[in-house]
Amino acid sequence: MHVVATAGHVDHGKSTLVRALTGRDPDRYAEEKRRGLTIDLGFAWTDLPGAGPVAFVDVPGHERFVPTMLAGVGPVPVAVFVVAADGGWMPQSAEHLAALDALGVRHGVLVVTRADLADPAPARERALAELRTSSLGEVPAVACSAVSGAGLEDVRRVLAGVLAAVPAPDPAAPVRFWVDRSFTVTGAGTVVTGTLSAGSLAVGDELELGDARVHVHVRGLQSLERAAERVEAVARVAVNLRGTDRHDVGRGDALLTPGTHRRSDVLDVRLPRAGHGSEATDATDVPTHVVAHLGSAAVPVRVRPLGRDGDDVLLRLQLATPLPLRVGDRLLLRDPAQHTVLGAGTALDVDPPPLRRRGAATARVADLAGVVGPDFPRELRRRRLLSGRHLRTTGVTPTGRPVAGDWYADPGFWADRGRELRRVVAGFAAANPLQPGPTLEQTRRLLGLPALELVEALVAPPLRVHDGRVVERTSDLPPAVERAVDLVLADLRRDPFAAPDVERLRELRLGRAELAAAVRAGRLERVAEGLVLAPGYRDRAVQALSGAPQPFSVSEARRALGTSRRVAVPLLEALDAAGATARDGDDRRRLTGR
Ligand SMILES: Nc1nc2c(ncn2[C@@H]2O[C@H](COP(=O)(O)OP(=O)(O)OP(=O)(O)O)[C@@H](O)[C@H]2O)c(=O)[nH]1
Ligand SMILES: [Mg+2]
Repeated sequence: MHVVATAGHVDHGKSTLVRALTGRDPDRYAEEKRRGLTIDLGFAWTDLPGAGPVAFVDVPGHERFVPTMLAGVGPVPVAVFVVAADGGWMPQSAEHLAALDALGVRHGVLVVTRADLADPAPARERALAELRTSSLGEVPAVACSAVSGAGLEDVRRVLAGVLAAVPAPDPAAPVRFWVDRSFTVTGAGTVVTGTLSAGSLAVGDELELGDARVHVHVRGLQSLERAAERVEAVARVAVNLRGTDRHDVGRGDALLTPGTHRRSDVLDVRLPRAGHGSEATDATDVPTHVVAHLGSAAVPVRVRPLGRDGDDVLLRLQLATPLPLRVGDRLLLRDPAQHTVLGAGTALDVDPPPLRRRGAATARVADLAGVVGPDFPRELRRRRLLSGRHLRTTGVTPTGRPVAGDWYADPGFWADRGRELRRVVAGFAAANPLQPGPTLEQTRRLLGLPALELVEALVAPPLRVHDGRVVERTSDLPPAVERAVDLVLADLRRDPFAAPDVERLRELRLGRAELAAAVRAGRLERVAEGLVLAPGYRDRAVQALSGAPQPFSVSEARRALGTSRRVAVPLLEALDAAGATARDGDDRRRLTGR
């Protein structure tokens, strides 16, 4: 199924065209019929040969109802842009086009209506020239008369052609279903309708209802007036909700896949300085009070310019009420007083730090320079430690390995916490000589970490967790061996891959049995026969090798590790065996990311 929205100036024949195509009147209210004016969104559908079922969201053209128009087109990917042959290009033609452009609508058709009243050519040429400079680009144009019926078949054919090229959205994507109507059906309870733009809905689904993080259940679904067990985007859907009062849900609310969006009332966005049809905007030109439109929601916003980044301005938006957001969302910003669409602000950070100190805005611009959407590595560098769940609710997908559980850490930060842990434990031992070591919880607080599992993941030899405390590993090696191992470890701290050679081992009196005992005690790790390194050498090697060209040869690996072939060859074999590296060609390898 396809969903298409109308757009165009008041009285240019949008509703009449929808009625002619579907046989249904999108103007539902007596007042609309009496005044011949669309006041609210209208819905109608038909089967279009070559395209299947097509639902129309018919929008009002009157300047007073632009916010209603935006609620209708917000989640819709295709536009039927209407211009009357006898009316030509008008103010809301321009405003509706600026809105479609800001929303990034790329698929559409131009219909020149009322072609029985005037030559359609001038209106068509002007409109095509305007559309060409927008996100719609080159679109096919058709002239028609809803009165005589001339051209309607062309509209159907051309629209079907356009719809065939519209890519299908991901049915597995998280749902953010923007409600455009809610009402009560006797016997069924609350029903909400909207355009499902991605993902799918099924009877029995549990969803978050925007405002109060209330969970609701889908009791029934209808699409195109038929009951359905499951509906995939794109679709017009009526959702019957269990246990929800109709007054608790309405236009601008969203039903969400739980845990996939972050409700936020503050965010940082990137706004192109030269939006469609607007003069280049400077940071200071953006009005302080605008309205942000996202999906079917419209929220007053206070704007704080942060600064420029190339051709764009970066803005901090403070929303009057929170919205479910994800990084990458396009928020249409409109100045209602001037009837101007400023463009779309792309959400870069939906959980930004407060701007308290002087210079904080400038620092923020530096943080966000070049960021255009979800960017996991930068996010990690910026925040140092993040939970995967938090990331996913902001629309950022983590990659690579978590350091513990669902936690991702910036490598530099993580290494620093490891050093701090050793300092904390040593400091505790000095201050509390009679206690074995700090508790995990004490350590967590001292390290400023949010979870115990992070402390546990940081503990590495010679530290270990014993009885809920972080303690120095007590050695059961003979003192002479212990001292020799300490010397080896001291060498390895300076030069992590310079494994002691036969001569050095002999000098330290570390024979086969002594090495085996040290390995058993967890003080050293065995790489190959007679070859030992400090525990955790694999992770350190992977880290070092990430700086080598991929794939890399043995000598490139040797250089990256700063060691000799004697160590590099068995070390790479050990990494192969652990799955951290894999062969790539005859004598090259690459990191697997494991
Ligand atoms: N002669 C003629 N009249 C038309 C045609 N299409 C629409 N009309 C008339 O134009 C007037 C406006 O049509 P609507 O369909 O209500 O216009 P609209 O774009 O939906 O207007 P709003 O929803 O208020 O923005 C109505 O009186 C229609 O009957 C056409 O092709 N030929
Ligand atoms: Mg209308």
